[in-house]
Amino acid sequence: MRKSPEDFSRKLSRVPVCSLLIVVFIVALVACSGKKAEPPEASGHADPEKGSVQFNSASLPADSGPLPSVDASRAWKYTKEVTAFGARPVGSENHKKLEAYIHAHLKGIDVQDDDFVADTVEGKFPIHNIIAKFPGTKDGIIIIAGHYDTNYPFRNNGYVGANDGGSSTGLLLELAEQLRKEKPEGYTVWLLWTDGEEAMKDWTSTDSVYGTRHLAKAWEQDGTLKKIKAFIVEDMIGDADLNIDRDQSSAPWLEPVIYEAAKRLGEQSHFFHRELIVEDDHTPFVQLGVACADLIDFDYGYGNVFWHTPQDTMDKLSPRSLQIAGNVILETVSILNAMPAVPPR
Ligand code: 1BN
Ligand code: ZN
Repeated sequence: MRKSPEDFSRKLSRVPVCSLLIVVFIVALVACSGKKAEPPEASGHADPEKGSVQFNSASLPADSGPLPSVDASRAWKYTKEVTAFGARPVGSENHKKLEAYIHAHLKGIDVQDDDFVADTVEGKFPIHNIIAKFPGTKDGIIIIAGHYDTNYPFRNNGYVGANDGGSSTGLLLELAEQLRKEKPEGYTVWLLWTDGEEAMKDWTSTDSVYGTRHLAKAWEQDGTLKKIKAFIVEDMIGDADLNIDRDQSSAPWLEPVIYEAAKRLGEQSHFFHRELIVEDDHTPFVQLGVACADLIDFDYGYGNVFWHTPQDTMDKLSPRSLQIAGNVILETVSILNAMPAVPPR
């Protein structure tokens, strides 16, 4: 029997922040269900607990127009160049070089810098979120976000974060090229390179996601938040063995839209075999009621062994994975644009 997301969430409390407990959590989740979690259920019914609406593919707009085709080799080149900077913790020279590299690739695009100083457990550090804006024709904004910083505690151990930080940055740069070429026909799209996603010491709600916590607050105050139709995070999507997890804190209506986009591209086998609750750059927006999705492959090497280790290097990644993630994100944007209305969270 299939299990609904509610069945899982009744059994499970919020995942602890350390990775070991997360692994335990995932194992427990699979054990509870007696089998691997299924892709989003097609129901088309109102969800009484969350007050939201779930979609089956029949209730989504028909497939129309050409499918996106992200340039895998260019996304790969960007990821390789970003990774070649080495460790890129906040406040470092490499971080500054990467900021300049991102800006150089966004010439001619409307770019907004969100700069501030974060008071962290390791002292005060400059944080620089970078936002590239692609105006659309419809009222509302879709945000696609990924982080470019690497972990401060790993600043001197040879860590380069090819997948964790590198792939997200490289894919966003390729998405910028796609959007530069083909202007959004629906909602405005903002690409967001987030900073200070990683913990300065140990991941807690106050030692993580410095950049998006700042933006969520600022956009709540200036009214931007109300215009956001979807906030999609991509993280660790370069893994050659791509398995994007289904994050239970993401909006229950948005993940089926993403799954439908993956199906239209014939890439659904890479999506949502496993469910977990993950804290990431979307969390501050989830907390403020924005419809979010975190596209993360949190199974990087058997048992996630390469995550946050010096083994997170380019040889574990594949251009195809970047392409799959990029195409699915762009097709998701197309489906959202064709929907008569996007539900609130
Ligand atoms: C993802 C990549 N994250 C950090 N680097 C977020 C995260 C933190 C995911 C703790 C799981 C546990
Ligand atoms: Zn990380």
